[in-house]
Amino acid sequence: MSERPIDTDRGNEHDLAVDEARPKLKRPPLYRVVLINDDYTPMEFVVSILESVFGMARTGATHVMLEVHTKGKGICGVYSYEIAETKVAQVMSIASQHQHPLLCTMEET
Ligand code: TYC
Repeated sequence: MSERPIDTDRGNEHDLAVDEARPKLKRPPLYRVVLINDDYTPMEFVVSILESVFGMARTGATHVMLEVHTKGKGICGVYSYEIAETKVAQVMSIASQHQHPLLCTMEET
């Protein structure tokens, strides 16, 4: 025997109005990873960083490096917080191992 309970509640003035729970979902913020120009880090080193850390081809890496060199800063990519943080740390670590003053930061989009 499979019986369903019959809903006999017609509601009255003591009932509470209950809104359906609607979870407030927000897309996680994104972050630009930005390279800063300086006078000392070799261009070739910056290009190799853009290839190895940001997966750019040599042509794209050269373009971004020249953008940073001429305009003062340039975007390496846009990522979630954790990925952006990791990329910044990788760049700063490789630069300091080679004693280059290269700076890399992240900014919310
Ligand atoms: N300005 C540097 C030079 O003339 C090259 C350079 C490019 C340095 C980009 C840093 O983020 C940078 N050797």
